[in-house]
Amino acid sequence: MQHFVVVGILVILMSILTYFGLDAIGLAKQMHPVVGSAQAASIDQLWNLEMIVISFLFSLIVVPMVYSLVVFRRKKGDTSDGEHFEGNTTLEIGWTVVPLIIVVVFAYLGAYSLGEVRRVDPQAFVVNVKAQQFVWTFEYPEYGIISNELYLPANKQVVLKMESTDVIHSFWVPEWRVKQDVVPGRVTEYRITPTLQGNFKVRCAELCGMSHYAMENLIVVTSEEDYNAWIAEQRLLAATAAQTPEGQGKLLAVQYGCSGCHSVDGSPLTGPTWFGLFGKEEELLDGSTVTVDEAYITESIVEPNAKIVAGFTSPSAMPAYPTLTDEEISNIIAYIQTLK
Ligand code: HEC
Ligand SMILES: [Cu+2]
Repeated sequence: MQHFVVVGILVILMSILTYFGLDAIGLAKQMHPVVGSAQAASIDQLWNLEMIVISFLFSLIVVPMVYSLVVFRRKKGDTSDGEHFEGNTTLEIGWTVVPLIIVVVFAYLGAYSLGEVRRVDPQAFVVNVKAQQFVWTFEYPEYGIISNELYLPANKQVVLKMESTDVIHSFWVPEWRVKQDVVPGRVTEYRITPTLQGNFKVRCAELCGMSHYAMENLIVVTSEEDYNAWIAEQRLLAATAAQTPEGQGKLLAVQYGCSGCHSVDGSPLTGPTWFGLFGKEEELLDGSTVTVDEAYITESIVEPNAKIVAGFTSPSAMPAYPTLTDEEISNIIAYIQTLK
């Protein structure tokens, strides 16, 4: 009896220590990263509860095991056999029924949280999301805007209607907690109410090919005012751009996801910047150089692996675009020519 009391106390102490240890590294109540959405709360609560149960179960196994190893160790010179047991029905019923109850309770809590996460706000607005190797594109159907950055107003629910053009991807913003697969051939929905303003990143959470790691785009959560200003600016840009070849090239670059990998201001993204690209002497991976002209750019788009830029990997992280029309390519080139 005395052993049970000691083990019981040790199990409780160990559970508390384990739980606070997990919490200290950001795996329990104090979850990392910060909470950025209304949907995160119920997920974090459920997680915290699971961590409490896990800490207890871990201790329930490890403490009696270590205690037995130490306290019931065979004494020196004792060569007698161990005691013979026939089993213990009460114990067996106990360790069947108790876990069953725990699992059923967690199934209920899990279903409840899922309901909370999917709760529909009838005022929610829609953004269409396209996932492709290896970039995200966002379309605002109400305004006819296409962007490689997702701008959202804080504290308003948005429904992302997500489609993939090639393989399975997964939309994941760690601060928002919710994660959803994007599957070719069907539209999956992702509801979120961002609460924290700032810059975030969507990452692809489904290994989708060579440059899966690079499949991240900027997400900006702002005030309603800044969001409306951004929408107005994007609409104006789109309207004026459509009137010139270079303007159309700019829109195409967003639509095809080029701008998710190529910056226009000199900053490095997954691919080389387009700033000052046209006419420059480009160093290639094999040590040779090439002058960037129409033919080279066309080849880079249709067959990215033909010539790979120095400092990048072979095979190229860039997907081939063999279906672009000559007019689309010449518009993109016209746009690149303006970037100097
Ligand atoms: C997933 C990222 C990604 C996407 C999307 C992408 N590219 Fe690229 N691109 C790269 C990488 C990486 C390189 C450098 C390696 C190479 O030369 O293939 C590159 C190279 C290039 C080059 C040669 C640049 C230089 O400095 O010589 C051009 C031109 C280009 N891409 C155009 C485009 C166009 C046009 C599109 C859209 C239709 C596009 N890219 C879409 C990643 C991407
Ligand atoms: Cu992906």
